[in-house]
This record gives sequence, C-alpha cells and structure tokens, in this order.
Amino acid sequence: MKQIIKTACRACHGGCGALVTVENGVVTDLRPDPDSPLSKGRMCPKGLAGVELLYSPERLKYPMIRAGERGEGKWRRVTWDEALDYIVENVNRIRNESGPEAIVLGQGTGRHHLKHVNRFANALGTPNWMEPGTAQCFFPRVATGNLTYGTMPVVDYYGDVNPELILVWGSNPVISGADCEIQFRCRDAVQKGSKLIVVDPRRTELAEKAEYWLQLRPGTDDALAMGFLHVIIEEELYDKEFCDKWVYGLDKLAERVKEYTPKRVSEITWVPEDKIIAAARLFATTKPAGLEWGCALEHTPNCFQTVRALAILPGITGNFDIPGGWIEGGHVMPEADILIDKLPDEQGYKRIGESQYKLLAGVGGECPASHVPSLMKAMLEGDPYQIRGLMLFGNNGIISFADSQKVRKAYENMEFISCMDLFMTPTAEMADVVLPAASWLELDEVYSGPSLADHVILVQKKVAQIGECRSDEEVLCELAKCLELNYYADSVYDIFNDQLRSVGEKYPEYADLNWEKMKELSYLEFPIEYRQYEKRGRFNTPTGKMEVWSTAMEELGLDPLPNYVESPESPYSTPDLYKEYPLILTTGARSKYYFISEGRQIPRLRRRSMYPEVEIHPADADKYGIAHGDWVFIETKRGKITMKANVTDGILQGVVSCPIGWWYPEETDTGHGWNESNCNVLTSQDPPYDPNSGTYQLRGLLCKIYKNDDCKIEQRFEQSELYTRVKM
Ligand SMILES: Nc1nc2c(c(=O)[nH]1)N[C@H]1C(S)=C(S)[C@@H](COP(=O)(O)OP(=O)(O)OC[C@H]3O[C@@H](n4cnc5c(=O)[nH]c(N)nc54)[C@H](O)[C@@H]3O)O[C@H]1N2
Ligand SMILES: Nc1nc2c(c(=O)[nH]1)N[C@H]1C(S)=C(S)[C@@H](COP(=O)(O)OP(=O)(O)OC[C@H]3O[C@@H](n4cnc5c(=O)[nH]c(N)nc54)[C@H](O)[C@@H]3O)O[C@H]1N2
Ligand code: SF4
Ligand SMILES: [Mo]
Repeated sequence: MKQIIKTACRACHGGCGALVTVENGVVTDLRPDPDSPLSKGRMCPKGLAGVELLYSPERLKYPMIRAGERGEGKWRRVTWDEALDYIVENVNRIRNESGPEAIVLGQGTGRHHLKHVNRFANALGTPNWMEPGTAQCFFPRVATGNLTYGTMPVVDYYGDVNPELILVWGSNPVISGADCEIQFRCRDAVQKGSKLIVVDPRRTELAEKAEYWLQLRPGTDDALAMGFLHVIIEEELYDKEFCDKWVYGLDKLAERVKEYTPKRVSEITWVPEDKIIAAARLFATTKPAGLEWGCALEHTPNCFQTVRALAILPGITGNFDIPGGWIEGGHVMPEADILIDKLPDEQGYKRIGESQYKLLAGVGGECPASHVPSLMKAMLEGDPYQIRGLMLFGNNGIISFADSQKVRKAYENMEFISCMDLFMTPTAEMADVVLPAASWLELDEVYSGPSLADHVILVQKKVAQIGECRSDEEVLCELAKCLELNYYADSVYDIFNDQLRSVGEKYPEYADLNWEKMKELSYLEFPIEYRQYEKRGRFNTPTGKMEVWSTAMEELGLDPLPNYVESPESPYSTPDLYKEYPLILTTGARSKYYFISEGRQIPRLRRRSMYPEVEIHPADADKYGIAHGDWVFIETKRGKITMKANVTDGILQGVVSCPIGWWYPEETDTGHGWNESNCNVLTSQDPPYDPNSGTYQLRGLLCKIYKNDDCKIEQRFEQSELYTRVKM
C-alpha cells in the first residue's frame, strides 16, 4: 500500500512542510510540501536528508547499559524496561541522598522536546537544567525584546508588504534560517527587492547583495550599535511622533551615546567612519525595515547590552509592529507547559548561577536555565553543592559547550549519566545508559511557528518505526510515571491537547481543537495583526512604553542603558597575548549541510562538506605560509585543533573563522575525534561573564595558525566504510 503523508520537518528549529511517501511501511520518498504556509514548497539539505537519517546504519536502535569503564565503549543491549528501571534506581538513590538538585537535566538547542525536558526537570524538583545555547543563544535576544517591547519582535515576511530594508547583523538567515524556514522567506523578500545592510566579518551571500557591508572586528558589535544610535539620535533621524508618544528614556540614551562618535567607533570596530554614517542614515530613513540579528551577537561577555542596543534601532525609527517591519507576531498556541509553578520555591533558589545572573532565566523565568560554567564547577568541585547525575536528552555537550576539555572532565566525574540521542556521539559514549531517540519522521508533535511570529500551527506525524527508538516526549512521560512524579499527563497527547485547547480560548471558532483534529488539518494559519500596542493602549512593559531605559533592569540593579565593553581577550585588552596569537578567531558560522554537531555520518550531507574548513584571508595565509587546501593547526592559549584552510578574500584580514560541531563518526576510537577539529577546544568557560546573563566569550578570541604537515584525517576517512557510502 502506498500513502503520501503531510507532515513537518523539525530537524532544526523550523517546521518546513514535507510530503512523505510510505510504501508497505517503508519511507520511499520525501518532498517539500508546496501547501505549507511556512516554507511554501522548500526544504533545506538537512531536511531533505531525512530518509537517509531515518535508515542510517549508525543509528542507535535499542537501549544499552555500560558494560566496561566509563567511556570505554563496551555496552550490553537491554530492554526498555531494564533501561528505565536502571535510570529510576540511580535517580532515586541520588535524589534521596542529595536532593533532586543533584541531578541536572541537559539537552541541546531548541528541538521539539525542549519544553518537555524543562517540564520533567520541574516535576522532578530539580532547578538545574542546561543547554549549550541559552546564555549564548537566543534568550538574550528574547529577554531584551521583552524588556524593551514586552515581546520579541521578528521581521515581517508574512504579510502583503515586503520589507524595504533588512538590517542583517551577526546573522546569516539564508543559511541558518536562524529559526529556520525563515531562510526561504528572507530569500523571497530579497528577491522581491528588500535592500540590505549586512554587519559581518565574512562575505555571506547577503553581504554580496548589500547596499552596505560592514566588515567589523569580531566581538565589537556593541560599539558599532552604539555608533548607529549616535548617528540616528544626533542627526534627529528617529521617528519623533512615535518616540514622543511611545518611547521611555530616549533623552537618557542620547546622553549615553554621545561619546560613541563614528570616529571613535571606527577605531574600535575597524569599520570605516563614512560607512558607519551612511549605513545608519540609510537604516533610519527607509521604511518599513526590520532587524535580522543572530547568535554571533550573543557570544561575548557584553552580549546582553549588545542586543539591547540593537533592539532599540527598529523601534525608535518607527518600524515596530508595522506591515513589512519588525512585528510582534501571533503567538497563537503556547508551548508545552513547563510546570514551573510546581517547582517548590526552596528548590528554585538552588538553581546554580541564577542569583548572580538575574536575566539568565529570561524575564519572568521563561527559560529556567542554570549557569553552565558554574554547573561545571559544581560537577567538578562540589561548589556550591555536588552534582552527581546527568540526564541528557540530545546533548552533545563535549562538542557544543565552550572548553571541551573541561566538559569532558566534568562528565567523567559524574556518578551517573543517561543519554538519549540518535547516534553514539562523543558525549553519549560517556554515559552509563544510552537510549535510542526517534528522528523527526518517527514521532508525533504539535508546533507553532515560525519562531516567535507564531501564526501557524502545524503537526509532525509519526510515519515510521526504527528499531526500538522512541520519542523523547514519550520517554519523559514514561519516566515521570516510573518515578511517581506529578507530571499531569498520562500520555504526550494530553500535553498536546492542553496546548491546542488554549488556541480555542483565543479563537472561539477553534474551541474544540484537539490532537486528532489537528492531525487531520496538518496546518492552521492565522492572520497577522499589526500595531497591537495601539489596540492595547500600551506596550507590555512596566511603563507601558517601549523602554529604551529598562526600568526592570534598573530595579534589578543592572545598567538600564546599553553600553560597550571591550572583549576580555582582544588586541586591546590583552596586547601581549596578541603578540603571540596575532589573529582574531570567530567560531560557529553555520553550515548549510549540518546542524551544529549533527550529520557527519549522513553520506548525502558529508559528500557536500567532507572536512572542516577554516576561513583565512590571502594576506594572512601568505604571511604564515599556508596554501588553500592545506591542513593547518589553529591554536589558542587553551589548546589546538586542525582544519583545512579555505583561503578567501571573503573574510576580514586579521580574522579567522572556524566552523562548529566537528567530530568524526568514522573514527572508531570511543572519543570519535572529539578534540581533533572541535572549535570548542579553543574556547573558554572562564570569567568574566556577562553581568546580566552569564554569557561567555566564543567570538573575538585570539589565535595563531600554522601548517599541519602530518594530518591523517583524510587518510582515515578514505579508508572508512562511511567513505564508500559517501562516494557512492
Ligand atoms: N544549517 C544550519 N542552520 C542552523 C544551525 C546550524 O548549525 N546549521 N544552527 C542553529 C542555531 S543553534 C542557531 S543559534 C542559529 C545561528 O544562526 P545565526 O544567528 O545566523 O548565526 P551564525 O550563522 O552563527 O553567524 C552568522 C554570521 O555572523 C558572522 N559573525 C561571526 N562573528 C561575528 C561577530 O563578532 N559579529 C558579527 N556581526 N558577525 C559575526 C558569521 O560570519 C556569520 O556569517 O542557526 C540555527 N540554524
Ligand atoms: N564555539 C561555539 N560554540 C557554540 C556555538 C558557536 O557558535 N560557537 N553555538 C552555540 C549555540 S547557539 C547552540 S544553540 C549550541 C547548540 O548545541 P547543541 O544543540 O547541543 O548541538 P549538538 O551538539 O548538535 O547536540 C545535539 C545532540 O542532539 C541529538 N539529537 C538531535 N535530535 C534529537 C532528538 O530528537 N532527540 C534526542 N534525544 N537527540 C537528538 C544530536 O544527534 C546531537 O548529538 O552550541 C553552542 N556552541
Ligand atoms: S530548514 Fe529546518 S525544518 Fe526546514 S527542511 Fe531544513 S532542517 Fe527541516
Ligand atoms: Mo543556537
């Protein structure tokens, strides 16, 4: 029997519509769905590799318990019941002896199960939840959006009016999609004529098309943003009518930005003065305009004030919540309830790092995250108390947290680790029990997107079963039962139905919406409403206005206005170190073919990107005797890794850019090359941290680069079984 099933890909943050052909229980084809209101017939290479991912021979297919030393790679196959009993026994021992806070729930970036892991942590009573993003990804933007506007605005690609201008800052939306099917919508907007200003040390596809491309020194976005504000305020290019009526604290900001003259900002950022002035003028005088901002901005210890400064730009220029501008979105369906109100206060106070970094958990605790460097300290040194157990659901932390050496030591020091993943990653190898996770074609989920515009509800449907794989949501629900937690759900469908019921509260015509109905509908699209603050008569902020001066930050004793702080490791902060490490390192620009540390074992993807490539300017390559295609070492004072040199004039001279996420599934040793080409061997978890959100520095570090004449990575790959499939 042949069936074509409408579903949605959630292999990243996005939700592109997919049509999946299933013949006699086997998935034989996967295509983009032209009817999807979000992606409109497009999918990216990662999503299109869904069938290869589904049937990958490397997949974990059944639960296993460690049979040798930790990390030795010896496993024995067990049943799900045995695996769950084993977890329950360990969790119960630790929580009885040390309290539930001694167990940390860990995961990766915002995948389908994110809120379900939060929910489980709160039901278990542990305040400690970690993710390699949070402080360095998205939440600083969400929190600043909430503080400034009472919402997190997004570019309006969804209405009848195309943005006239998009300011793309530290983001590469046509690859990363940031929040993911956005990549297609952003491309559509540019094709329809949106002008571009791009702030990026690398020449991205959008930089090539931009009116102005500002190639700044990595890690100086705060200064450049203050420079933009200086030009716009000094030249009175802001929207006076909007500001008089709706903005709180512009006069104080005007004082603050006075010192950030284009001349001074140019000296800090290395962007020519005339370009700063021209780009700021163009942004302020073009309407409607929106801001695409990326995680590159959130990888410095002054990230919070950086994104605060940027958040102010679209508002004071009159672009907030207008058609084609920077909009509030629909928020049609809430995410799964994380049961935060069920976490006892005395447990909440034990969250590691929260009292020091008051905005780490967001405004109102929408993202109850612990501070990762402080957690690692607690794992290694028992300060402020000993962490004993980790329950990981899609966390390859040895690759994606800063300072991989430290993370590996911290994980080694754990008494108990469970890890649920699709593959045996370098992190899963450190576990006591591994659980096989369902991929996106093997699970049911309900989702609203895109990201925070949230005007479409869509469903992901289970169309296949691989081995004994299960969805994280199901396993969490099952574990909650075994541990006798108040999970308030007998099955995951109860949680989906709660979410869908809320839609009916806002839109009475959907009062009887539930999982079964939604599954039949596949998509539901709602119209975008604009200028919602006018209808409400206020912004959802303490003053009811757009807060350029944040009264909430003032109350917390934090700086209510944005500022600039030079990165702690930089040519100017550490000039002696700069002599030894004379290049500026930025890490993490996203690849079209991989989602962070995933995909290197999928032939269709690996074929397109076989080895990690470090980008370096021809003048620098010349200086250090490096030719295009050479294997080179990239070294910081913390460690060294090796990558292939991509010599290109598309990067600012004096800067090198390393991709993120590299480990080698073809390496049979149980470390799987975790420290060979992993850029987080180069980064640090050391202070200073952002005083608001606890963020550490991943971009703008100092490094040196030199040839590696003895690299065996290509040879090893070419001799592997994976290579024969890649070459097919
Ligand atoms: N295909 C794919 N898509 C992804 C991901 C993936 O791994 N692969 N990851 C997802 C995740 S978790 C996230 S957070 C988003 C990230 O996606 P984005 O937010 O778009 O961020 P990046 O791609 O990391 O970086 C964007 C650009 O910032 C530039 N950059 C580097 N350093 C600096 C700097 O100091 N200042 C400025 N202004 N620019 C700098 C880089 O050159 C790069 O072109 O993408 C998501 N989408
Ligand atoms: N140096 C540097 N470090 C960075 C960044 C950077 O730019 N530079 N970016 C940071 C950012 S923005 C982020 S968000 C983080 C992201 O970091 P992560 O999201 O942790 O990314 P991964 O390391 O790929 O780990 C995710 C793991 O989840 C598994 N997985 C995928 N789907 C599922 C599923 O459905 N269930 C389960 N159980 N497992 C699944 C994957 O196989 C993978 O092993 O990295 C951060 N680290
Ligand atoms: S952008 Fe994300 S959701 Fe869309 S096809 Fe690619 S991986 Fe899937
Ligand atoms: Mo991220």
